Amino acid sequence: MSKIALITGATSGIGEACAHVFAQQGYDLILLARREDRLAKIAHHFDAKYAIKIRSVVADVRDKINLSAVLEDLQTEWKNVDVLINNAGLSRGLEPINEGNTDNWDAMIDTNVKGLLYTTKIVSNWMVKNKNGHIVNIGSIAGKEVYPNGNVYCASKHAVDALNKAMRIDLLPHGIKVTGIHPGAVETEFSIVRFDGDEEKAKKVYDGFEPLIADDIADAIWYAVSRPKHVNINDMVIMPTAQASGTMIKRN
Ligand code: NDP
Ligand code: 8X3
Repeated sequence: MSKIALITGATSGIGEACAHVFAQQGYDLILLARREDRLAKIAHHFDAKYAIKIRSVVADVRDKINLSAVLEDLQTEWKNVDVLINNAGLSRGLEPINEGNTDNWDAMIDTNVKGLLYTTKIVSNWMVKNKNGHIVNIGSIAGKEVYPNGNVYCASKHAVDALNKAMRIDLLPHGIKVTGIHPGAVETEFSIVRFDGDEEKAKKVYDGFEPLIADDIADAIWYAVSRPKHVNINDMVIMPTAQASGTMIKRN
């Protein structure tokens, strides 16, 4: 029987790149995100390219009632999830704390922290039952340090860092692996979302240096997941060579 990976935020960037890597490795996939059209396109493309099974789950990780309903509604064999990649996340805005938009704060905390928790609660229970599983939490350099105007996004990713450690402790009796992946600047749709669709402003984030690409992170995740059973990668911080910290970037 093939192994199963459940990837949240699979319609773009790091999540979509992970879907490709795990499909190449023969995993059956549960792909979860909000944009139904994108999920359908990806599933169609994968059907033609890989000999694997796919379940698309249209869901918002913030909506715990619907999330639980759609996941628990999966057929029993799909609940044998070997790898959960808690990737769905976003940043909204980049303003000093006194000027912050509280709707943006809600979106970041509800998605990056509470959405990750809701997903983990459901899937870790399946893993506990199966006495098997590996949870990969996508944090950020923003979860290791704080940078100007990053306030709530940084706080949400610091929470992911803490939860990553907490999950490892709580799930230890069940033999479930837990890994945190903390990237620096990766060029995806992340900055377009952060700047509310302003593509020009988003592009400027990556001006004059070579950022990471989503495949670099998917590659690191695959490294962590493909270690022998007795080895767990606790934490990986992955940066572009041109980036030394959240804000120190060597630009041409
Ligand atoms: P993208 O914007 O390209 O992808 C984000 C993905 O998350 C999309 O598939 C989106 O799908 C999904 N998503 C967002 N909100 C929700 C939600 N409420 N419910 C379900 N899915 C959701 O960004 P990245 O690939 O860069 O980001 C992936 C993760 O990596 C995030 O957690 C981000 O914080 C983290 N990260 C990114 C870095 C970067 O520089 N790019 C660096 C460090 C960490 P849809 O809109 O269809 O729901
Ligand atoms: C995304 C990277 O530096 O914009 O988490 O916070 S950064």
